[in-house]
Amino acid sequence: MTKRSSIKKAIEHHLKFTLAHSKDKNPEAFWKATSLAINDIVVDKLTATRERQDKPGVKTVNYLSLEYLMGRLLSNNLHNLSIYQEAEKAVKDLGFELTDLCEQGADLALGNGGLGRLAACFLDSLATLDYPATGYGIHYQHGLFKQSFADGRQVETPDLWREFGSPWEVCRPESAQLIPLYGHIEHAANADGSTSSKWQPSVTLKGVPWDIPIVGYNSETVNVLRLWESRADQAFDWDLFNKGDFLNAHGKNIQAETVSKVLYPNDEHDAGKELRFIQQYFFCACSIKDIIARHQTINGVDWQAFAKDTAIQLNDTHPTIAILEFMRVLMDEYQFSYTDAWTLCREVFAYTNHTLLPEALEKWSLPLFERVLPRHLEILYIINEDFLNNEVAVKWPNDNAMRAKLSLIEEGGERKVRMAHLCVVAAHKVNGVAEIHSKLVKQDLFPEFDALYPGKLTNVTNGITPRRWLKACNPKLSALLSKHIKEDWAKDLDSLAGLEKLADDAKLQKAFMDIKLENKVALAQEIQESTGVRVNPEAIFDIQIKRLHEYKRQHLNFIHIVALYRRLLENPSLEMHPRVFIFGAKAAPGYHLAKEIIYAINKVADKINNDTRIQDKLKVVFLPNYRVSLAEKMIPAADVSEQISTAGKEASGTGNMKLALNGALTIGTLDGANIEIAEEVGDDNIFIFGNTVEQVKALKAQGYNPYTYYEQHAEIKAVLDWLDTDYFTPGKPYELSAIKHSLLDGGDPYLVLADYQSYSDAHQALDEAYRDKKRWARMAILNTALMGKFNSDRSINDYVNRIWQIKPCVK
Ligand code: GL9
Repeated sequence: MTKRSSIKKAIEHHLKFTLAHSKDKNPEAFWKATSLAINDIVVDKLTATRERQDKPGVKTVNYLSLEYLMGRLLSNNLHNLSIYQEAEKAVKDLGFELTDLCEQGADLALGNGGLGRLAACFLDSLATLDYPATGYGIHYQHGLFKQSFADGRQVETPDLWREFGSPWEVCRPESAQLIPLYGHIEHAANADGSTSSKWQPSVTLKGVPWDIPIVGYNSETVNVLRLWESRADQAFDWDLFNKGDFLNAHGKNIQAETVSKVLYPNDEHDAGKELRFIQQYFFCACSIKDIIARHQTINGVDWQAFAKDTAIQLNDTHPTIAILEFMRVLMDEYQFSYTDAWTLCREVFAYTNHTLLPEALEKWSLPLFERVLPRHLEILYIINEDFLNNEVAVKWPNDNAMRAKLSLIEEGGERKVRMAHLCVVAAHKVNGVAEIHSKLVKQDLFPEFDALYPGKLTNVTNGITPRRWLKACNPKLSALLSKHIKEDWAKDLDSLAGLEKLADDAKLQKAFMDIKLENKVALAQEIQESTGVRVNPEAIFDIQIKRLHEYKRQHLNFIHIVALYRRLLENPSLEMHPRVFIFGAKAAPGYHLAKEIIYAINKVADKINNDTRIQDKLKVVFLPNYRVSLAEKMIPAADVSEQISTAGKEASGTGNMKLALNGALTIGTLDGANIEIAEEVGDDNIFIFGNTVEQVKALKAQGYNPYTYYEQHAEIKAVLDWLDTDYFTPGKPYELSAIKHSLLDGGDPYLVLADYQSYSDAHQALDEAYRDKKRWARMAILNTALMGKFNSDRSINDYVNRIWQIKPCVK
């Protein structure tokens, strides 16, 4: 039987027997049946992978992350199994277009942004490179909220990703874990005169795992992403039920279920909420128990082998509590001495830092810690004593200031546990996510730790999977690349450098830019469907997609748009190529200014898009509900990629890599991975502007005063003052004043005004470059050709060589 006919048969089988559907043409049911049919193939590979990996001596990396932004799985799995075309034919035989079916699936949006998407790309690369790896996280009932706009303002509604089922995941109640919480400690005297602590928890949660298969591209491996769902230990209170209290008979259940109910929608901000703390502990404790259980199934109780077989990577400080849970289990359940437990701990854990923003560095209040996890706090004290007395005091004798600075506990005001310090002390390696970020981690964030532990702090520059972010999302460009590059570029992205010598080839330029135009036509259609705005595909598509945050400076883009509009009104024959500015961004629901920025962009867009005086030279679109599946449509259609964070603030960025890979040119600051992108493509093929990290520091040190820019720069003044009028919000002046207020009275913390002129000049240069069609095509091709470094396979190999020391596991 051909692949095509066997897939067709399997779809029909699932439609009839698993879903009990008759032959009505319900696309929803067909999507599910198709997914189930493909999952049969996946499960076979998964079982074979398990058999190979579950052997003594096979080292596994366990990736602990509170977030995974997976997106849709059907199209990705088909591509990674190399059966997309066969499936397309099979589905066609049944009367459907595969692309339409793929659209039926909900995004798995169990993450906020870059950090969660990075975890998803890393899982793809680990499986592609045949590395034994398990992802651990939370099976949120609701992922990141859905965004819509009402009169230009963001409205959030719950994400119901499992409403129509989720064909890829398998529940594994047999691997459930019980997780203790709260309660008190009982101290007892031992025979040898020492004392021991026994934790008497007062609440027990049950963690039930759901497994999602992670299919490698053209590889033998299907790894697992294991997500924990919380339930009550005892589901039902018969006592209450028998007494007639039917509603409360489920009460405990409801409380326990809230733990995995919803993803916190905060972007780089630590809210310090008890439920979030419990979420972190819950999933870490489940995962640590699971890792130990698996080790014991394979190795028996041989703890000697544990560090040889196990690496645990902490994705930011969110899973830090895993360190203390591991210590507790070793000491209290396996009778390890503190020293032996700590030694093992330090061999196993490593930590990735993803941000320098102080508001994102987690600190948990000590009273909260003590109430929820009293035994863990006790162990933390032991670690801290050991660290301060045997490491800090040895390096810096009699230095109380240094003790206070490095302590795991912050004194003064409310006492807090510094999670990042615990990570750095416990981990054998700490990495930043781009060269400049890692340098700043060493220089500015943890200089003392760098002195104390030479070589511990390192870098692994982020990457993206070229499977989802080129092969699957941009099929036309992929086909063109495959015509010119004989290697499997989706595995070996460096091979795209073979295009470099063809960058001036007129035929290739035309083919490349024709595809870009086709992708823009498709996006224009999407824009019209979702916003009603008609845009011209011949215009420059200038895209800024990322979470809404002041440091990312969507408001710099916004001010420049208002200035362009103003220039056009003053001079309707202004020479500029028509431009469409396109935004996609969610704001954290509690982030007031971020929401005001969304509102302002929408209001200004409304005005500009309906102003006939500017002859369609300028359009502004804010696409609602930015998410992975929308990114997959926007990125292939971008001419320009806005990467305009204040230098030193964006740790890496990964959207910058995706856009450049798809032939967009970056306008960006010397921040995060932009710097490395510029190194790869060369200064002629990128538009760099703005103050550097050093200049930002100098400006701040001088006492930065945004008013000087406002007063001395006529355009800045005119634009900001314009926002106070009712021009964009008829009858309601001052509706858009929040931005002006934050830039002037608020002190412009992210130096928007300081970078404005340089940004505006860069846009001018960009516009001129675009009008030279050959030059632009050459630059776009070179961007695609020179992104090899940013393959997440390279990132993973860096982790393997610098941190994990694992090996591919193949037949
Ligand atoms: C982030 C950084 O801000 C990004 O610059 C970086 O690319 C990613 C991945 O390393 O991590 N850190 C962080 O907290 N977020 C990032 O995107 N925020 C979210 O994921 C919402």
